[in-house]
Amino acid sequence: MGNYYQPEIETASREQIRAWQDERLVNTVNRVYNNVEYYRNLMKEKGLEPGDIKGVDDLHKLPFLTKADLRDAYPYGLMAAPLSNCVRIQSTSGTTGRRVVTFYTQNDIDIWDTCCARAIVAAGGTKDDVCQVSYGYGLFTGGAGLNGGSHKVGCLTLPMSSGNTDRQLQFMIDLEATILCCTPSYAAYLAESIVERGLKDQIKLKAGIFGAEAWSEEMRQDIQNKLGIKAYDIYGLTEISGPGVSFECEEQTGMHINEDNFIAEIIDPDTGEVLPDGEKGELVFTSITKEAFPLLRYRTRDICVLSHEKCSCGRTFVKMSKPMGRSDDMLIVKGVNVFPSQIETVLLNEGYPANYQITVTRENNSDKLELQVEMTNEMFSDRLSEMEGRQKALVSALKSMLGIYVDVRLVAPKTIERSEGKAKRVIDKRRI
Ligand code: DLL
Repeated sequence: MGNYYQPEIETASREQIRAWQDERLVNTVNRVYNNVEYYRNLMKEKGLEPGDIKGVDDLHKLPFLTKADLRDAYPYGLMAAPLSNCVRIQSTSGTTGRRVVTFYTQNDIDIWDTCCARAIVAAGGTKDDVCQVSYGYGLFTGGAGLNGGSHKVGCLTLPMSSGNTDRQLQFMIDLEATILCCTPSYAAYLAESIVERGLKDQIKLKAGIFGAEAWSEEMRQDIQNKLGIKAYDIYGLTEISGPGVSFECEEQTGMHINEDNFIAEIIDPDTGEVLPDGEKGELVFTSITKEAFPLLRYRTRDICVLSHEKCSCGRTFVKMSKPMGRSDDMLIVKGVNVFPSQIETVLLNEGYPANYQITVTRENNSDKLELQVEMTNEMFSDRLSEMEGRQKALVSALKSMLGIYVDVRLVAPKTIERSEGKAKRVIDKRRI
């Protein structure tokens, strides 16, 4: 049995969770129908009235929402509470089109912070911990969410934000940080710097809470080994609040969704049909406790699997797998579906660090996938035959995983730009 922030909720019976969801869903639907014209129109188009939604069994009747709806309704079109009751906005890191802006009442912030507190406690956090929050602060939700969760747990919070690695390491050592919260790519970079500078003996970290981007099991092992910690995954998205929509427990086999606040469904991304437990598809969330910016059936584009199998931690919340990619980010190269996470798995299996960049181009109507991979210092050699051998081995490992030829370029250590936030792994030149 594990540590819980709110045992009575986190280990509630499935019947209890269902009862909460039924009641909260009905309330949310009524509220948005009455207060949000955009929703009212969407529901009317489907011939729906609030009375048609009596509980979770009726959820499938509701229309989906996508990022396009959020852009259409920008900035205030989906608000369900008066602006004067809102205390905060956050925004997605989207680089194309209009940014998506979300609103929070104080109650929304409290619930969000509580979700993050559950994640911190699940990772072993208590009021005696020193929690270094190295996610970006600002419009991005990472810093604000974990900061709020850390306060709720009562940890001493170090609001570092991302960047300035020297200062990160100095505070980590001087203030004896025990929990590190940042993106996995930044964690890997910090771990690399700690090992290189011979600082491992001076750090007191015991756990890391890493999310906001895809990372593989191999990358987890690598970070855990380098830092001597247990690394926990955390998932969330701005539209649904931010980090803490789901979080990992000590079993590290998927993330428990905070089902007292969010209802999850898996759908076929092509047909919209709801898929049964255990099938892979697009994750869809309905928020049932948000006041300012509730979203019904929001399509995340994240491809996952849900599992209701009993978890040894004692939590009864459904678990989602690590996202296996995005239905819209999935690369189709020569007609083959390629997820960057598959490439990362091969690299780490072959002993390469997770510093790589994928570039897709099209020449003479034929797709080409180029992969720049950084070598470790040990691998780097000026013997040409050795490098050719390495390169060939990697090409063949990638071919057997993906089924296509990948043009591998091995590059010297430290050539690929490091990221302090989410790493930009893919450059798809075909869309330009
Ligand atoms: O990334 C919120 C967050 C901050 C989560 C800190 C965890 C920690 P957005 O910037 O809106 O919000 O991006 C959301 O990032 O739809 C996923 O595609 C991806 N993502 C988030 N967490 C994970 C994760 C934050 N643990 C989008 N594994 C989501 C894989 C993740 N992908």
